Amino acid sequence: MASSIQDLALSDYQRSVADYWRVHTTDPVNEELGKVDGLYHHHYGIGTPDPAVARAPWAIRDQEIIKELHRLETAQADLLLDQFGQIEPTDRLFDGGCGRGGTSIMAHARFGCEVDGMTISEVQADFANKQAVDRGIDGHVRFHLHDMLHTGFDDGSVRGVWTNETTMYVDLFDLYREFARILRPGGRYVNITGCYNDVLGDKSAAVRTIDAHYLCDVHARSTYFKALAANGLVPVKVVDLTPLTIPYWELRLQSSVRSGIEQPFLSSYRDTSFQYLMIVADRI
Ligand code: GPP
Ligand code: MG
Repeated sequence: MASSIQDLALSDYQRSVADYWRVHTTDPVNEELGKVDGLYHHHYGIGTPDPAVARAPWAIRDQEIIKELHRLETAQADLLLDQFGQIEPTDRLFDGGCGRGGTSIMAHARFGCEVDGMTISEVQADFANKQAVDRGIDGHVRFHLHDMLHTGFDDGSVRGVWTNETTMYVDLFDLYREFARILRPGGRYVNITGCYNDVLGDKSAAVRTIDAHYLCDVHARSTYFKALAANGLVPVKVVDLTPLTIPYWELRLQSSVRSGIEQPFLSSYRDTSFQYLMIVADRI
């Protein structure tokens, strides 16, 4: 695996994505939430905020909101991990686009299994590996500075794979070809993602704003199912999480750590041009 970004064979686009995350990994919305309990996420939240935060005294209200946003992000990762069912300590899971390691650390805490994460951001890989060392789990949880389209893992060597809001940076056919190769038969893939609702046509202006904000290219909903089917990955469950994530964005809009992208998320979720989707698929 690469020890520096220079060692990776990346396209110009991938280099600009790595550069984006070098700069934006520690934006206040991620840094302040991470400080709550030391678990650093790079995804959004689901569930119902505690109404008490809106009634909290002014002096502590913002900190209460930050804690609640973090709780909802952790709940999202818990829902993703729920989809794997029983995982044994000897099993190996793969986190495609691991960010600073939050979901991988939760997976190891829950299952006691081996976890490999991959990111093309040097800052994220270094941060995540330090998290593993600090927790004394670096013998089981490893983060690699590497491109998830070419993992280098052996065929059928992985029991489960997830992507937690990372697929908008890659070609889905290339990604699922690689996931199908490394997953053992019967292995499971879990994806949480934002996608555009192509029943309504092309991307709405709000979705294009989201693309520009994160330097990504949100895929059409239908592209997920075409790419899964083309690679022997059979959906067993599809859940539209949009109603569960809208309260997170409403709360985030009221916080001091809002980043400016809250309104495009809320408007595109509400007009249904954008959807927050969970797809669970098995490798046949
Ligand atoms: C979450 O990361 C966002 C992404 C991984 C990219 C885009 C995702 C979509 C669903 C479009 P983050 O936690 O770093 O974002 P933010 O800084 O806005 O909290
Ligand atoms: Mg965030």
